[in-house]
Amino acid sequence: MTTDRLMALDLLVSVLTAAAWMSAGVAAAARRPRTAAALFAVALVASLARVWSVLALAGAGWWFVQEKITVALPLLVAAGAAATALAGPRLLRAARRADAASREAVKAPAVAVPLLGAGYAATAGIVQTFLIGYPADPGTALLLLAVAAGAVLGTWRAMSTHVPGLRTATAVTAVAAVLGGTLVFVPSGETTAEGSATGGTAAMAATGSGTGSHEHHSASEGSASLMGAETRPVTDLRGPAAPPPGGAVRRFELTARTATVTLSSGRKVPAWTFNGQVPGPPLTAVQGDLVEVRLRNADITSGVTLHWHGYDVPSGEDGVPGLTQEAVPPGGEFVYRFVAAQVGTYWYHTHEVSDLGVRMGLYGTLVVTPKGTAAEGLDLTLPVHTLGGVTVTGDRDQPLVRQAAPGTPVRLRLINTDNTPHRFTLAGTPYRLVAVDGTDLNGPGTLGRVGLRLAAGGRYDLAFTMPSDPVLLRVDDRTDSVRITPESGPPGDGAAAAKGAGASATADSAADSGAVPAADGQTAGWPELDLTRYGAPAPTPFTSRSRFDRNFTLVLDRGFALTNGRPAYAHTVNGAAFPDIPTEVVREGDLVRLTVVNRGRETHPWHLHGHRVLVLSRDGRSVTGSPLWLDTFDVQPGQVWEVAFRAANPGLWMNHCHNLSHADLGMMLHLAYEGVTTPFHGAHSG
Ligand SMILES: [Cu+2]
Repeated sequence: MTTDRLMALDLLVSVLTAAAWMSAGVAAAARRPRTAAALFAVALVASLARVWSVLALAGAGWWFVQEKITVALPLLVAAGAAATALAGPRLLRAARRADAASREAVKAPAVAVPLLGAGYAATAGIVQTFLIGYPADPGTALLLLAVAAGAVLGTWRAMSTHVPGLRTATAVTAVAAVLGGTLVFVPSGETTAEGSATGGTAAMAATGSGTGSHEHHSASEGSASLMGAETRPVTDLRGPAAPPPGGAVRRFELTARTATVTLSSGRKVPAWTFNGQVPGPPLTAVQGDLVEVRLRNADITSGVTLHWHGYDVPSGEDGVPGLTQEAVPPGGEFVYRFVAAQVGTYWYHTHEVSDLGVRMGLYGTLVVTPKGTAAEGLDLTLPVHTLGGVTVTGDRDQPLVRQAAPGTPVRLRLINTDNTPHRFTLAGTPYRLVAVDGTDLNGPGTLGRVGLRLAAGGRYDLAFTMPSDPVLLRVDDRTDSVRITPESGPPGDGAAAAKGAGASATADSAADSGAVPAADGQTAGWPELDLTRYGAPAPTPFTSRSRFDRNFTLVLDRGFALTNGRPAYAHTVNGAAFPDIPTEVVREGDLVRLTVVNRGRETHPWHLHGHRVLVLSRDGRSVTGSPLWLDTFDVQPGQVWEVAFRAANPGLWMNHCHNLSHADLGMMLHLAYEGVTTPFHGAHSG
């Protein structure tokens, strides 16, 4: 069983255990010996199942089983054993007789209280896991114990005027509560970064204190203490004014404004747009060009920026409001310049109130092609988004229909611009997954009948040669996204022939339904491709055996925390939420290892700005296929990802969950290069 399944099972069993003990106690108090005895039996079995599920999690190497073993399990076992010893014999006797006297007997506190007590103890274990979260500490354990004990005493006192040793028990409980509360709520001095920084003592100086108000988190203040060290403002880290020799300048103008967009079906959706369209205009360049984008804001009142997702631009061009620039207000503008050094499929989006902004349509595609290769065949860039509640591919809420002559090379560039993963299937042809997040894979093999799970923010490039039968791309096993039909004509002429096909898409798609045999069947049962085992291995500049200059561990979870000054049931990293998550500080040239662990029940697509990371392992298993360079990796519940990168792009960078509503609820932090400062003081970065 996978860790994820075990976690779900453990949760189910723990809730069942608490509910069974609790209702056994209630049934006893309500003079129902038979019901109480039956529920008692269920509680016993559930408790044993809970012991098994925790031990199974331990066996699976689950990182956080320790807190279950040290807190939840002892509480449950002790309280369950006490309840069995104290209430069990009387309950069974009463259930056998079930007369008036026995009904009165099970109502006694000596039966009901231990049963309810076991229920409280089991509940405390759930509270510990889901509300308090990681990291567990002695203070919370003590506090929970005191609360459970207090509840037992309170119940007992409510059921009976005489509770033996009540005063002593109350006093002990109160002392435990005060002690636990002190340990939990009184700050224990300094906040330190989770990662070990072997680079020297100056490392933490650039981060600010990690406590207190927003201002303390701006790198500029902390860096004042970097005495004698060279400092650079992030605003100096900009792209060049002219392209490298041989490169052209590609100028684009993007104006953010609200508009109503019309989808291919005629459906109208109110949106936030670039140049009145969703997605924004596709940006294309040839490797070595200088991309120059003038961003204007017409009427997006919350402001707008451009972030180049997956593109390792200079930090000052990264478009993070409050960190690398101020958000562009209505009437304002900002010019971005960077060299198109990386080939492949990328996208851009606003980073100001990005959860709402991207959802409303402030995004578009960026594709960079290699120099000196003429475009051939059919090349489709396909951003998939949920707009106004429907899945759209590009600007279409109906299948895009194209024609291509058999033999035509076809490339499909899939981009997930949503907050959650999408599953793609391609039917009707064998194909290869040739690039992930813009980087070519090594030796990708032929695929068919597999599902491709694409992380939020991620990209897959699929390539195949057009067969003589139709080909169908489907999203989430239900939405037909692209249909390519063969046309008679000279091979290789597909691109030209496809031009006229878009206009008649609606009619074609109706006529063609049923014409793709492989795709008409169910795709939901197709197994998911494991990327870590796809393609062929190749040498990488570093491996899990390399010596790392920095190691950072990020535990992703949910819990109560302050985010932007408001208490919230936040999405947390190492128990804290933005802006209280310590900044990760690196030095230029460092080899950095990030270990990202998902302790919660939701998927977190992790995204580091400005760097591609090499996947070292997932759940302790090394990558055995092609090297995987990703900018967004999908950390599913229970998973442990170990990735690494060379710190070779100085600046101040966001490191965050690309489920942007999670980022909004605290799941983001900064990665800062020593000595880089920001003149911007807003802690807001999302
Ligand atoms: Cu997330």
